[in-house]
Amino acid sequence: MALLEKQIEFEPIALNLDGDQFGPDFLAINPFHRIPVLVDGDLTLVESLAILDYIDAKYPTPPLLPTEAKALGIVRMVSMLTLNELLPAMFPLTRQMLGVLGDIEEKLAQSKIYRAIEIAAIQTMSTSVDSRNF
Ligand SMILES: N[C@@H](CCC(=O)N[C@@H](CS)C(=O)NCC(=O)O)C(=O)O
Repeated sequence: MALLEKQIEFEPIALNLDGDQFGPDFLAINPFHRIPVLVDGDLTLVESLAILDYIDAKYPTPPLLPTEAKALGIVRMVSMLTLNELLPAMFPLTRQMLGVLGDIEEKLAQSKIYRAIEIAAIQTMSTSVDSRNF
């Protein structure tokens, strides 16, 4: 999205997350078996926030981040809550969709905890950015 926003040409490589990420070729690039990954010449970056920072520093126009203090704080909060709270909360659902099933009782208990975390994260974001819907 950042590259599209900045109109930078790139070569997207599609990956099926039902197993491609555990293949030796991809594990050599990211041993943590997660997307996104950015390869730019001899530089390989993992972690979406690091990738966004790199793209924004290398191609500053248009900027991805606001400079005003409150706006910057909110953007950072929303992006970190999304990565640290919402994304892990979706893991049980993703695993279920991919057919990687575990003990059903354990999954139910886990999903209740994750739902509470998701609600708390969304409420935190909503109260700070009251003009936006999440
Ligand atoms: N902290 C990482 C999280 C990346 C992440 O969880 N990616 C998921 C897809 S949204 C993934 O690749 N899952 C595959 C797996 O864990 O095997 C980031 O911000 O880049």
